[in-house]
Amino acid sequence: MSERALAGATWPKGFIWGSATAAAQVEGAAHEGGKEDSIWDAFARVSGAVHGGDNLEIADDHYHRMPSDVRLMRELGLDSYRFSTSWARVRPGDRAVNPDGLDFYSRLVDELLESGILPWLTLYHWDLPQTLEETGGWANRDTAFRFRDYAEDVYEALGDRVTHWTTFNEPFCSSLLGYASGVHAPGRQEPRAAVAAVHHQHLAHGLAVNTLRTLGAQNLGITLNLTNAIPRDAEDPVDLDAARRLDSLANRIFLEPLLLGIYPEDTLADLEPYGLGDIILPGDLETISAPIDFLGVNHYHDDLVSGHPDSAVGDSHSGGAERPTGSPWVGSEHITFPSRDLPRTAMDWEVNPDGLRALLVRLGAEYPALPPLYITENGAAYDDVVSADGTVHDTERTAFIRDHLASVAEAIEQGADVRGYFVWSLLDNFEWSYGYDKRFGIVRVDYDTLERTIKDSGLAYARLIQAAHSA
Ligand code: PNW
Repeated sequence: MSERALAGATWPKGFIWGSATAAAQVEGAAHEGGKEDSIWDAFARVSGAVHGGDNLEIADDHYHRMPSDVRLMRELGLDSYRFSTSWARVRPGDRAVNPDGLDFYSRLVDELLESGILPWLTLYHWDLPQTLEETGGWANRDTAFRFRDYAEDVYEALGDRVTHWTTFNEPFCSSLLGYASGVHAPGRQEPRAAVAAVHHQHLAHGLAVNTLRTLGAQNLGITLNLTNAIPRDAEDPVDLDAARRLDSLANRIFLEPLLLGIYPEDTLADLEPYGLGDIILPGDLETISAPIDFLGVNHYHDDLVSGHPDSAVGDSHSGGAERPTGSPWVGSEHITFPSRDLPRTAMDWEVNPDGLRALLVRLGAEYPALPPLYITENGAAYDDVVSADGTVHDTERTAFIRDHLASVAEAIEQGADVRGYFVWSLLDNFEWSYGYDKRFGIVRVDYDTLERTIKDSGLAYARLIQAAHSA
């Protein structure tokens, strides 16, 4: 679809156009203003954990450049900015509240509101205080209660101005990549701990939803990264079983407790040897399934999957680290990811815009009581080239965003209740185990000067927003 055709698409009234970042990836000031180590600060010091030995000390220096970054958002015409608060900044070491930490987010929220931009706040985008990891991290049930207290502190400081609250970003990554494959912080490769982390993050979500609801919050949700698990051979029972297992561990293990208050039967059976059944206490699922007002969907790519050993294995979840890592697929470590003949991004993730449409439509069909959906992340990393005049003609990223938006428009036509879209990311930033090597921004960051330049994709996105607003 051309930009012009897409500009002519009609979007639901009030559709929210946004862009997203996360605290650890952009803020820097990792040990300033009272902030202490998060698990990512500590993990970045492990040899071979992060590509190139990159760390989070400076990142995009957003902590110091926040007002001018908000001006950039205004230039782009964003309706909303999705950001996260850093637990290790708000409650360093998970001890007392740090007024300087809260003050930073309070100033950010004020800048946004003065610019007419809706703050969309995520409480957990993977940066657990390192002190809590030292008492077991997410494998420890108590961490869920610590999260609830932290959520309450943030709400008390910002709840008068922030109307949209997301508890967790992608619990898949912060449990299975953090505790099973070890690709993400804290880098543990302990399947049982990973399964406990899944359940304890669910519990933390439910506890926070109940507390914030009592305090008066009205728009509460969670963001999941979801995929279409596509069997390589839909006639082959071995491939079908692999797809079922991937769907279980990437999608249903999160969707069903949150939306239906149950763990799927097959997930429980597959994870029985890893203790899932043992750690679910009476009342947990009721807490976890507290009603939410929206579901955030992050989608980057689908997964073609097989149950046969495959020489062309390319698991898109394997990260960019040099140190040896394991499999995130607890109890299903044998599944493989053959490649299809599709274009790929710099992450080696396949580009298949129709997958997003299929996912959105399927969610509505499979979960009749599904709350409204927001695409809270979608975007692509490419190896950008800077022209002599400093501009960035990132045609592939521009096309990626345009084609995925066309796919969202189609899903809406087919009945999906999608109410907003956030490009990942506003700025090039710290791409976890890939360090600064992978660039997702619609705005370029020069890591020597920290100067920002809107890329062509950012200009195109701004035009689309303008067209949608004036339609
Ligand atoms: C998401 N995987 O991460 C995160 O929410 C962002 O912080 C991140 O920068 C963005 O997507 C791009 O990676 C993911 O292995 C990281 O499947 C890894 C995976 C998925 C999402």
